[in-house]
Amino acid sequence: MRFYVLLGLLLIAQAWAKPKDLEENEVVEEDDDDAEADGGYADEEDARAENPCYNHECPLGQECEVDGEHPICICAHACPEEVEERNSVCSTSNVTFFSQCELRRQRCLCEKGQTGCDDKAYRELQMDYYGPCITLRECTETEMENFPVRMRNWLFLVMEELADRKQLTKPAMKIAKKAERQQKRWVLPAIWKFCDLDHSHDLYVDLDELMPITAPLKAMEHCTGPFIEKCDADGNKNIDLQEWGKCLGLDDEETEEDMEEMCKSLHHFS
Ligand SMILES: [Ca+2]
Ligand SMILES: [Ca+2]
Repeated sequence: MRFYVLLGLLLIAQAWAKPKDLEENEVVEEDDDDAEADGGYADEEDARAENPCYNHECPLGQECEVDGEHPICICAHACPEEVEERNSVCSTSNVTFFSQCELRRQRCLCEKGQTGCDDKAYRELQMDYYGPCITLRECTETEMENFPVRMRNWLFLVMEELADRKQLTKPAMKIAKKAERQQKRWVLPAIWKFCDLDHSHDLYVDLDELMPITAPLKAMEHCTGPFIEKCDADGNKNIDLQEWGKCLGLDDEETEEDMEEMCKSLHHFS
């Protein structure tokens, strides 16, 4: 039962990871060609002329304000009230916020030194996992030993499920089909997941990029945090392809098999 809950969580995380969450100060500008193709170009222009904030997206925890004639993103005055505990998030400093929006809003206020910032230390706020902060029990040596096998099996199942749902890009679909025919069916999905997490396409996965996996899993799987820490063998807060392969128990020759090339082809279509 627990196994399928986790599979579901990873699938949700997969959907959640795309489109990529807006980074700080990053603003989405709609492509003019797309707008024209939508047939709503004139209306869009009119709407923007009337309200420059029309369709101007801001990162989570921020909102649009008109500065002169230009739209700018400012820290949100408030986030939507959340009454359900499952929508709360735990920060890396072990503080519970009622929503991810509220966590980002607090960071924004504290970074800018504005009224409403509850603690100066919140300038560094990062989300750790979904749900209220809990005491995660220690990951035993045996649990840690078993974790890589469980993790790579989930990754295979997630990829298989996405392939069945036809939710993979063409090159990823090819990889999924190839993986099904291999004896060690988890190797290619493990590499695919690494490439998928690497949004910046620099062949490193940093802690933010790992969030789609760690945030939904940490509260349920107490070994997730220690596992990720162990993966980053040189402790530089980035996991490279070799570190990823090693911590998932892949052999050196398996990770050497054109991993970079595979990532490049996957990134090209993402
Ligand atoms: Ca990266
Ligand atoms: Ca590293």
